[in-house]
Amino acid sequence: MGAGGMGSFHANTLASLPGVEIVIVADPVLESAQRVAASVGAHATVHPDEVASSSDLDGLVIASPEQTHEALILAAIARGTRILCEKPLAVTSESCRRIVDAESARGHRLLQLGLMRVYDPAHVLLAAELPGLGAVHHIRCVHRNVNDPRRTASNVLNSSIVHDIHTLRWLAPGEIRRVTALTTPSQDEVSHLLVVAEFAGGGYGTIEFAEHSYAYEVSVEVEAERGGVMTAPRMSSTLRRAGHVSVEVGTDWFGRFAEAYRLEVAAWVRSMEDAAASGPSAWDGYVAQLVVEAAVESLVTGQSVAVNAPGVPAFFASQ
Ligand code: ISE
Repeated sequence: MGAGGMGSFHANTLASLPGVEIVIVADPVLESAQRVAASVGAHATVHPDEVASSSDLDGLVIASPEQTHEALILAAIARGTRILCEKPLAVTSESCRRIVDAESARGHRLLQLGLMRVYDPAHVLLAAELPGLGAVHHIRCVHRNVNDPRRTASNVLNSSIVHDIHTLRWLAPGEIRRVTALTTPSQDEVSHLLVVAEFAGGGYGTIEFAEHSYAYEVSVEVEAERGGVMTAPRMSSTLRRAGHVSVEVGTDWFGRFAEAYRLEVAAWVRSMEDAAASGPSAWDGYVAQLVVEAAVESLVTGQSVAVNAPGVPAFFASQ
């Protein structure tokens, strides 16, 4: 569902996994749907809504623009179809809440959300060190992105920084309870955006986001009671040439997170054997959106803003 960059990347990964048959690729642009469908031996359609409502599918991958997510997810939930949905879950917290409620009403988790940092080997190795380091004091997420043209603060928070928000929620002691956000040069054309988050269990996190065009880099660094830990840089030779010593960092997320995407999709396929979906949930998407909206409010008011996330319902805590 959605035959853009992410949709075609996921389609190719799925096609390489044993036991997976891609039946149909949907995109409102026929040529895009046909191109991806042809590469994986599937049919093409320009009617994503009909595909989402189909009862013949075991699973549905949603990689369409975020404004379309809610309707597609609700249609698939109504059919009991397993879903892998790209982040963000939806574009408002109300919309996210409707998804959470619809999934809860079905009685078991159907949706895995594409907050895929949790599958990235560098992030996973960092997380594994935390229990030995004592209380977490500061988690620093640095996200150097490559998007042109410049986007609004709300869009950057909703579709890029949502990943770092999930990283903080995953690694932090307790939920994010308050955020302060700053941006430059303006909220309409973000170049840099800083979020300071306070955790309910103590300590704080920072997200430093930059919209550059020279490279794509994502890293996490944790300072804790008995030491610290940082994600390993991407594997690259150190090159000495023409007066420079350099390493390659890459220019997009497909390269930096290729392995994470493969592990994410493989986990989703494996989870079809289980009674319920696993991995990042609709609840995670909902709470991340509440944090996004608090950060937008902070930018508008110039104040720090409380995040009033409800406690995780038993339905999501237990699955
Ligand atoms: C992009 O859509 C992604 O998902 C990347 O992981 C993220 O780093 C980037 O900022 C987004 O635009």
